[in-house]
Amino acid sequence: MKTKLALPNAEIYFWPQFFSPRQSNYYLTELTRTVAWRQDKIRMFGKEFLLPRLTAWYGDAGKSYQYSGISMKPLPWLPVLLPLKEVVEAAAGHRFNSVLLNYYRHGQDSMGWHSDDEPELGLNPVIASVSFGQDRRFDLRHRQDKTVPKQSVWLEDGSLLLMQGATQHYWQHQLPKSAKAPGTRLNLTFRTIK
Ligand SMILES: O=C(O)CCC(=O)C(=O)O
Ligand SMILES: [Mn+2]
Repeated sequence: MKTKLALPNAEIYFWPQFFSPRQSNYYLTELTRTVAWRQDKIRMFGKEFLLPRLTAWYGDAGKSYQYSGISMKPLPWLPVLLPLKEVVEAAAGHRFNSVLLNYYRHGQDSMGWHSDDEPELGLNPVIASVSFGQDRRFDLRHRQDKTVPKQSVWLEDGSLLLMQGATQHYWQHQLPKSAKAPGTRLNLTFRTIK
């Protein structure tokens, strides 16, 4: 069952059990094992930091994106990713040409506040976010209007979250560290690079 989150200036849909536990378990195992996970370094305030998660990026050839000043080329689609992409496209009513994968090894892995607003995603990007493994809290905050309360969604195993329309202009999101969510989690965000 899909629900629309009641947030101003946002178009966000959530399917808590988009994948069955059996499918989710299969994808968690397969993706953990077969994806070319890497831990990138970023430069901030003149210092290098390891990102607090592992990442990988797959997509159609020629669809590069800029990341902390480096141009990244996607790896060619793994067979296990293609049926996933298809079912997510059917639900979203939108075609994707790349996927960013995040591997949160434990509760101390995280992602800070940001919007998915890189120029190569275009004006009103459709972003489909799939989660497998440990349930984690996903926070949303309004970028301009500080009177709008912060919102949280539990991204549980097998869930699909769809962000579209003006969402990225008005909202930021984060995946905070959590001592209460120690297990591993994979997140896939399907995207369309222009
Ligand atoms: O892990 C998540 O649920 C968030 C991932 C995310 O925001 C991103 O990859 O841009
Ligand atoms: Mn994001």
